[in-house]
Amino acid sequence: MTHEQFMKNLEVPAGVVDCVLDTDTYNEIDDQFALSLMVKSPKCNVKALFAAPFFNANSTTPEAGMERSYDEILNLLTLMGEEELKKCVYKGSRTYLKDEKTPVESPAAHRLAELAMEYSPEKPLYVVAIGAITNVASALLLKPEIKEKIVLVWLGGHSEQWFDTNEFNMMQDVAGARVVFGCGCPLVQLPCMGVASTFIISGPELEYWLKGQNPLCDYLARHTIEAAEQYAAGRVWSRVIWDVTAVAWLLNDHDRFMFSEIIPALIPQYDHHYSHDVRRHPMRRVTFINRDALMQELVETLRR
Ligand SMILES: [Ca+2]
Repeated sequence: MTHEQFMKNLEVPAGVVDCVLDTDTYNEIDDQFALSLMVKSPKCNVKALFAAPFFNANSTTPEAGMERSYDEILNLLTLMGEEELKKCVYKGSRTYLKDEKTPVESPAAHRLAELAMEYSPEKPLYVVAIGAITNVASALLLKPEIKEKIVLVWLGGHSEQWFDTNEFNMMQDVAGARVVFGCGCPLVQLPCMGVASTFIISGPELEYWLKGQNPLCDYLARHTIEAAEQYAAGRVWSRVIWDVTAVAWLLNDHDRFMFSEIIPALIPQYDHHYSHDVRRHPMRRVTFINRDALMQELVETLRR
């Protein structure tokens, strides 16, 4: 790929784009919003949905997390009446990468590698990832040539103002993060603390904007409020719906929803800090979210 084309692929794409979403959907409450935004946005032509592994209080192992995420993707598609899309949902990795050379085999990794081969630098497939990056890294290890055929938009790691990069998506699979930051594919990073962390919603907003609009909106509002009330009943709370910002990159025409910058590709390290090398290829890093503009877009899209 020419340098000119590479830089062009780091810009927000114009018009309708073919895209996929890699999501640890059941890990908390935000993937559900992000998936719904992608499926309901006219700009996004969704080609596949991949279940990513996760391990936290909502799962017993990374594999169980992936399985629960798969079920949650199907649940959301039912709520949206998107029966056709269920044919495009794939189970992902059951473990994280064991090193930076060996892919984790899964239907998701194989499907992504196969699908990406239908694209080109001039017409790339947009891969939005909002969980541990194992599936995408595995597809890149299975078929390295797809780095020229995709643009990866990943919510992972923290901003550099934060004291470390020990962030949930990145720390579960640092090897995977090192693969995607180092492979040379066009990469857009949505850092969590300091950037995506500003994209918050509160109980009264969920009630006011979403409740009673449609089955999907009711589910999203109820699920989020119930999660918050487990630890904050009767108290002030807000929830960060981080993952929405990664899907929103595709919709960011004219910098409507976020600002960003071009930097040399960061090097995630196993000690949960970044290293820097000015000779690395460029990547894009988002630096600011226009919270109200993006929330307006999210609410309007979900209510459709
Ligand atoms: Ca997620």
